[in-house]
Amino acid sequence: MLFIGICGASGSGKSTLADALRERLGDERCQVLQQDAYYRDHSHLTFEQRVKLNYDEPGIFDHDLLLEDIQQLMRGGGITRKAYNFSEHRRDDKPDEIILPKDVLILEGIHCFHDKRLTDLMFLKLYMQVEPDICLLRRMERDIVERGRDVEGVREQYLNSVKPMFDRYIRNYIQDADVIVANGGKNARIVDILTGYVQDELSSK
Ligand code: UZR
Ligand code: MG
Repeated sequence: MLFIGICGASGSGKSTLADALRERLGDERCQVLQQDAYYRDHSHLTFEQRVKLNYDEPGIFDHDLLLEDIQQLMRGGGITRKAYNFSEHRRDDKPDEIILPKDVLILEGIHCFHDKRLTDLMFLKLYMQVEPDICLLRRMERDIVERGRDVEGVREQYLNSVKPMFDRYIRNYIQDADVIVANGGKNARIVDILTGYVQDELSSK
């Protein structure tokens, strides 16, 4: 199995690129996992307490559980799909669905290069290089339309956690990348190039 990581700022187009690659490689060959699904569960806290947590800090993710799941898929085993509810800031209680390994596994997330145990397993590491103002615009739109936020909420989160954690951690992940992706997830040329590269690798096995 080829394991690919896509890292970059919130709003930089990680999910968009992952979906574009899956579409090109085909659903039957390619699986996308989101690191977002591996936020630690804080359902024991009240909503007011959960809103105040720093979701951009690496320790808020369950890196051990994510590593276990990736290792399990690489061994050929199945895992249960984890899901996250951003409006409620907690794990979603969806009925268990089993994910089986495919030829290509893409993991995307703001800290998916944080854990060296995980990056050591990656065949290819991509970093999304997008100007912060563009990321903020995308995030503003998405969080209001899809994640139940308002302008004030987006502003608070951006200044309190998104920006400081980007400056402290996320921007440095570029140094771990094999490929730096310009122009975000809708960069059709990079999708072409990567699809060809991955297909060559698969057919040479
Ligand atoms: P992407 N996030 C929340 O706002 N609430 C949660 O309960 C969990 C995550 C946000 C998180 C981060 N930060 O910037 C973003 N904040 O989701 C990561 N504040 O998701 O890479 O899809 O933007
Ligand atoms: Mg995303």
